[in-house]
Amino acid sequence: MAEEKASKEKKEKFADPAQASADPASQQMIARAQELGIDTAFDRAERLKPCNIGRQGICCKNCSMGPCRLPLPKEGIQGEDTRKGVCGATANTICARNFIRMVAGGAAAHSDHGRGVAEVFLAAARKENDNYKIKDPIKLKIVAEALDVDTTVEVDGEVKDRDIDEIAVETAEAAINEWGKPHGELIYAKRAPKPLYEKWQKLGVVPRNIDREIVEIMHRTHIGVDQDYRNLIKQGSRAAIADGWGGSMLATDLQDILFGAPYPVQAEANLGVMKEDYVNLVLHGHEPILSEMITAAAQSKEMIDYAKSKGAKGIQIGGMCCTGNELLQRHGIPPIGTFLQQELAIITGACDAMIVDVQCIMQNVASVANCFHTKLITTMPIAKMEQENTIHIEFDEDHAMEDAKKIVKMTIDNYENRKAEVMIPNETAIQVAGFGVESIAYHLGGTFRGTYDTLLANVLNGRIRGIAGVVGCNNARTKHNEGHVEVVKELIRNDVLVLSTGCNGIACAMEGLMSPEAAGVYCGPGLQEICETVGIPPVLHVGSCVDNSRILLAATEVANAAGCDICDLPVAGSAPEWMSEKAISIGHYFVCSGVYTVFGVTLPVSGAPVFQDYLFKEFEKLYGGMWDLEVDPIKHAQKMIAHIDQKRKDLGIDKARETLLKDMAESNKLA
Ligand code: SF4
Ligand code: MSK
Repeated sequence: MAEEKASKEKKEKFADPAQASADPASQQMIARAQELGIDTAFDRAERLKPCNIGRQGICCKNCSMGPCRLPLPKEGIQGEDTRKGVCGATANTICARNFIRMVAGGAAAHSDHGRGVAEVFLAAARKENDNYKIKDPIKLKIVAEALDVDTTVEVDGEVKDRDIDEIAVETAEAAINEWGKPHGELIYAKRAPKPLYEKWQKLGVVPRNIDREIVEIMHRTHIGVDQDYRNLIKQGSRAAIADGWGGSMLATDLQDILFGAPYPVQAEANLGVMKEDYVNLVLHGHEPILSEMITAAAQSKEMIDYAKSKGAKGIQIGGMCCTGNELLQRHGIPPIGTFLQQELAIITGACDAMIVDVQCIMQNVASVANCFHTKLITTMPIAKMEQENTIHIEFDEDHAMEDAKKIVKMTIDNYENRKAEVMIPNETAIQVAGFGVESIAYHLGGTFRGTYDTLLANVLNGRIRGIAGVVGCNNARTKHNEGHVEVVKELIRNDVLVLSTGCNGIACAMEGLMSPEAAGVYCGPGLQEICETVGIPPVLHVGSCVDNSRILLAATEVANAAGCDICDLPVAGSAPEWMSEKAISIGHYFVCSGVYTVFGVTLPVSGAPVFQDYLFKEFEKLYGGMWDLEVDPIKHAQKMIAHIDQKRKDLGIDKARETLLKDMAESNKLA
């Protein structure tokens, strides 16, 4: 009896590692944390039950007469929905307000990140900062043209290339202007396929500038302003478009100019990348402005020699979350974990410092670090932590290398302070990552004909059934990485090529889905043939959260090659384990760009069925794309495939695939 009680208590307090994560390395570390009596998100999720009303999106705390909670009646809505807050706000109004405030939060995070990059880019273009330089002049010209900056000049009737420094300064100024210009509209909106841009014009959702759309959400959701869910979500759409086609796209573009557009690189992934006899430096967060500089410092001979002088064999850099993706795609630095693995990296006992900037950093990493020798270093004035053991070294772009060396030196000095027994899981997997819009064209088009025509041709002939963007976070309310890998496996098994970003990218890499060899193991025959012929993995890692803009541009390339709109293509989007407001903004700009988008776990709209229906059904009539929710990963993927098949049918290319599959079966019989 006592034993039973003890085991019941244990069950209530701690997560079962095998149920909490699909990844053996994480299971091992969750168990290790429990053995050491250290709390992780997996255990806290067991103890803290989510509020059911908030989860359904129907709790309002926008004024002090509330919070007003409008639970659904047990028997469901019979007849008129009479639920109201004190001010009379309906469930639809409350739910739509909450939803677009999430869009505002996500769009603000992506776009403020983009603004920071734009400011550094301007300083680099004006040569006011020696630490950052223009690394990719080819990309600079592409971006300049997209921002209506001339790249050529006519001299005496002859067209000549303009001076690259002049182009850089004008491009930087034009880019920065997009955040707060007083007139006009977002220039990048015209990068969308023409029919999509015209649709946005007709619907009145072409963004004016990036900041304004976010601020207007906060205004319109204040008590007593916008009280029509259709009008509220219209502003949510405008802000989400300003994120995907504005703040995020500019962040990606300007980062590529400063640090180089990604090209395929090979790297390992997962916690097993850490090395016991090396200084382990973990970079966590989102902005490459910081991580690029720290990487350069950590890879310098001076720092490696210093690490050796302290008895280490060298310095192992590991990336966490989207910083991991940024470093991976440009330098082949291995990502050591997804969002839910950040505490686990410290629990190895081998993390000498975790250096963080912004977004997706759990405050508890400071508490976990306090149980080890790990230094937890915050670097941004907008992202500090209250715990006393954290060290704040403010990263100043003007002294970037100096600051970076100081941080790396502090990490090395901490190597000899390791106190706990080191336990690093063995698991790693090999991946090929670093696929941008340019490198996909190169891979599928060839050196001299880098185009999307080949990709389109293989979609048309059915070898590739469709294209899916699978993205997003981990969520402690669902088994770590299970949704990511199961959705993706089901898609590629059915010949759907996957473009992946964010934590999905890391999860797929950890599962071995991003190696070219994965094609022979997991893919349907059509996708396998393409991957093996071209030498690409069936899941293409296109980068970090802001790099979802690469998916928009890749879809645009395919739509333009086909002469249609994105919503006509056999494409679908997915975030199987989302948790952040950024994911909602991403999901919404996918939808507003014409993509059927399925989320896993939950969506905070179920408490207002009319508003939910508007997003799930009516939106398709407006934008061509719509939201959906499916928790089961296989059904989730199958819904995407059904949508893809419907689009193939609408385009009249369903027969081509059937014939091709028959031919393949025939030739397999002969072989
Ligand atoms: Fe309640 Fe209205 Fe205030 Fe929201 S704005 S808390 S619904 S009174
Ligand atoms: S890091 S936003 S948990 S994908 Fe971009 Fe991962 Fe989601 Fe953060």
